[in-house]
Amino acid sequence: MNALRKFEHRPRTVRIRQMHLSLNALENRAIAAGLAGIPSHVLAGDRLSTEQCLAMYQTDDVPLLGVLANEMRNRRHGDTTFYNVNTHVNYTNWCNQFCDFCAFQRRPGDDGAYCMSPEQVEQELRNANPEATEVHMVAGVWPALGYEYFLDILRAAKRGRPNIHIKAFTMVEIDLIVKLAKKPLPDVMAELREAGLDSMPGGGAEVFSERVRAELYPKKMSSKRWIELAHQVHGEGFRTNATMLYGMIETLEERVDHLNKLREIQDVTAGFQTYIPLAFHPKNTKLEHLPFASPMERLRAIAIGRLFLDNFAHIKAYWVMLGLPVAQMALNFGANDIDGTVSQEKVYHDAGAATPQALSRAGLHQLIREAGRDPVERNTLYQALPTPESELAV
Ligand code: V47
Repeated sequence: MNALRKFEHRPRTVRIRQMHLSLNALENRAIAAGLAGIPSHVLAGDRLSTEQCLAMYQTDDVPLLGVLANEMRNRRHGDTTFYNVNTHVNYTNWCNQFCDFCAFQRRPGDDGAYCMSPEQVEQELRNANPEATEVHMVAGVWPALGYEYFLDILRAAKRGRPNIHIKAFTMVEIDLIVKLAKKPLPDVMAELREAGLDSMPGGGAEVFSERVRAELYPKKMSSKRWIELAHQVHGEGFRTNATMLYGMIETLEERVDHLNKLREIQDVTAGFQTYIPLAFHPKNTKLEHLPFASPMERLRAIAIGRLFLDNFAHIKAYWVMLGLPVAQMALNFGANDIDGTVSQEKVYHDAGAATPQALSRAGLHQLIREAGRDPVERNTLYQALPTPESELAV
């Protein structure tokens, strides 16, 4: 009895790399931060409620969120930090959606408007980094391209690089493609797969609030449709990613609702691979007056992703959007993936991202190592690839 009591009162500790913090100390700090009970919940592996998620958005103690998110990241992944060698093909910027947050969209004939032919897509792939294992292909919404165009660009990409994994088309593009095909979704997905589609990125979800949609992207399909499509494409065996675009006019409650909806989908389908919070870049958009999220807010978004989305294995710190120093810090705030070498990215660079156009594999290794983590190259489906010889000696 005495021994049991002694055990119960022994302070439980959490190892945060070299640091040992007692749960009591974390809980005391959490009380002051308006996060009472969250450390115990998280460290016991219990699911956080939407009210707790809101408290995490409201607290000033973002470093405490980082401590907890880092612990959960370490438990799942240790020091392993995934990256891949990839390239982007934004096949057209023609778009009829007119989203206020977008700096990429053009009308045909506008300055800088373009649409790649299948032959151009093939050439892009031939010119791409010979070591790339993935092409990320997304673009604007332009119905006149017709259904066959989408099959053709997939085939063209595979002709250009037969073994590459094609991660293409957000739910918004899938919605368009299914409408153009005038066939049931399972048939369309089978034809896209046959043409070369392997998986899908996140994106197009923005923030699920219908209020925000009505104000900033009223032409875009509803959140209900995005969610329905996610269920359906996961049901057809495709893995996809999930994102949230934050830092526009959405309330904190609307962010929580978005994350909760992603968590609910994942409970049913387990089809999401990674969650990527996307901070709004205002430059060259109709919302240029809005500020870019501070580094602390970007880190908060990563930490909350790790803590609230307990059914997501991976949280991605997309370096293109975060900036390199914040992406490095994010690896100690819950993220275990930093995206890829990335070349030819246009959506963010058009909106003012000041990050480089691409990083080499050696550059990514250095970035991850400087953050105190171990770089591991992955394929799109998160299978680890052997370390290339060039990096073994480092
Ligand atoms: O859906 C557009 C967002 C998304 C802006 O799955 C903007 O691995 C900020 O989804 N400021 C497309 N965000 C990008 C995307 C993505 C990126 C990286 C990796 C993956 C992945 C997916 O970018 C759009 C929209 O939510 N976006 N314009 C802007 N000005």
